[in-house]
Amino acid sequence: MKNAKIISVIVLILIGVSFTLGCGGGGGDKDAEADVDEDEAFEDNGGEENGCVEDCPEDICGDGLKGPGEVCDGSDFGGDNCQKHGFLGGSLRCSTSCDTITYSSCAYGCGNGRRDGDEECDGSDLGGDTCVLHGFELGRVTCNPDCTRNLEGCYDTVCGNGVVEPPIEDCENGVPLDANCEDLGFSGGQLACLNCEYDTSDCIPP
Ligand SMILES: [Ca+2]
Ligand SMILES: [Ca+2]
Repeated sequence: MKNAKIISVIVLILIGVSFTLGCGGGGGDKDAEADVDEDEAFEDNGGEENGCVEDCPEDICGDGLKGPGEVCDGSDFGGDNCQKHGFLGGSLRCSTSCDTITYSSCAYGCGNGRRDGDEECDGSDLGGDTCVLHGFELGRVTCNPDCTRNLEGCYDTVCGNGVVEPPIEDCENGVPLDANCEDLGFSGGQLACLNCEYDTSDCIPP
């Protein structure tokens, strides 16, 4: 107990000496008790004690206030936050040395319109995903609200369903053709439909 008090007094003396040296003022020969009082006064008035206005340490890492030479201090990031770096939310973290911000506690999150983390998609950001990549012929991948892909809009064409499905199908039996031999570079003749593709066997060569 007594040792602890002695140690704390020594620490406070050292702090007092360092302030004194840093500010170029006198008072180095004050006794321990005076230095303790001086230190407490320094703490109380926020760091600008009497005679120590210039060249005083402003970047006190750990006081929770971001000094001009600090990147951050505690929860003081000088107005910076996760959102400004493209994250959905969360909290920035400041290193104990006040010189580094880490983003590990920032939330990527579904809904920021950017595919990140382990999201399959986010809003219109599909990351280049297509129906063809999933084995379908046609259609459009969309994104579910929970950032998983939605393949409901993907489909394969069905020849014979009475619906012409371009660009895979040219035509359907029973559906009027939307082209003729001339459109396909022939000089005439009768265009037909075979297995949902144009049949030009009765077209007249140019
Ligand atoms: Ca996202
Ligand atoms: Ca069809």
